[in-house]
Amino acid sequence: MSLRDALRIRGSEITAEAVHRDRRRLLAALAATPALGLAGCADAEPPPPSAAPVSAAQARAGFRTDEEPTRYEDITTYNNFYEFGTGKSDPSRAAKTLRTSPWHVAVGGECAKPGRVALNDLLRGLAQEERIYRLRCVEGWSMVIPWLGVPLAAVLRRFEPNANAKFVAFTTLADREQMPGIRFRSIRWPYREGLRIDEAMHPLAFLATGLYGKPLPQQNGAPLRLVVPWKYGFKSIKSIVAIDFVERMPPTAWNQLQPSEYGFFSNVNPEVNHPRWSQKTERRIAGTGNKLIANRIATRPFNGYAEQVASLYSGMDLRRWY
Ligand SMILES: Nc1nc2c(c(=O)[nH]1)N[C@H]1C(S)=C(S)[C@@H](COP(=O)(O)O)O[C@H]1N2
Ligand SMILES: [Mo]
Repeated sequence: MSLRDALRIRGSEITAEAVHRDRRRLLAALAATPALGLAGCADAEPPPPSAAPVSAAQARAGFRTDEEPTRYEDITTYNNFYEFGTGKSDPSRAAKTLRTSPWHVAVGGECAKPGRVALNDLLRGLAQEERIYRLRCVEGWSMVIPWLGVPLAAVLRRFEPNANAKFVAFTTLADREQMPGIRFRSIRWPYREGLRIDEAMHPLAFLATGLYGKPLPQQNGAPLRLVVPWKYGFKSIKSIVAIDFVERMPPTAWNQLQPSEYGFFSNVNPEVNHPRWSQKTERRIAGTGNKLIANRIATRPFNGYAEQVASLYSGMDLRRWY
């Protein structure tokens, strides 16, 4: 696939997927058949996220929102994960081949305790939290997703970054055998992302291992993916195999592909349009019933997390540093 194709797909509009409805009906029928033992199947509709009301403290921190969560089915069938294809429904079909266990993460660079660690060790002793975050894709659609996971800072601190660690770089697995999209040169594989160290240490920056109280499905970036809710969705890199503390701003996948359209910081900003479309509004994929429902709503600065994160960028020209 050419660069031009990749960019055209990037700008494509949401298409309703009739396939969902039939698949959902089939799954419901299968789930009602106990003999098939589908309990625990990653595709069955899970219980809703904890119904506990959002406390004032959680709302202030931005850890939860009382906006209607996007349905599990939409979160897990409408995806961007180019390693498995560029269509929205490709990852949910193709990512089943991704082996998520055993899984190791190599952590290195400017830190006192580098090492390649098994996922269990990376997370050992850290309490799982639920975060209900908005996710705003640069293409103009958004979701509300109840993640499970741990604060990124808690994981990073284990490796004792030193004073030269000005940025954190993340890398996704790139395995031709498991990832059919890798043979297309849409992105310069492996997919990479990065954060400034203070962004990475912010309490909202999160490493997700699950959603809706269940393990993360492959298409959503299992077994470990970054979630940075105040930035465009492409910063939230999936299926992470390496984390590096570095002194210089690291290369990132979409910035490398088209620097005039995708910056390093990529904070959600309705005042700065994408060169090819407006970022003033977004289609919020949420709602009940059995089809993908998208309401057009206003996009907010920092995706609604300005109160929590705007101070990270004081003194920066946010138009220039989109
Ligand atoms: N490795 C990798 N990570 C990725 C992507 C990708 O193609 N490959 N797509 C990004 C984009 S553009 C978005 S909007 C989000 C989508 O996450 P979701 O499919 O879980 O909603 O993942 C991001 N992380
Ligand atoms: Mo995206």
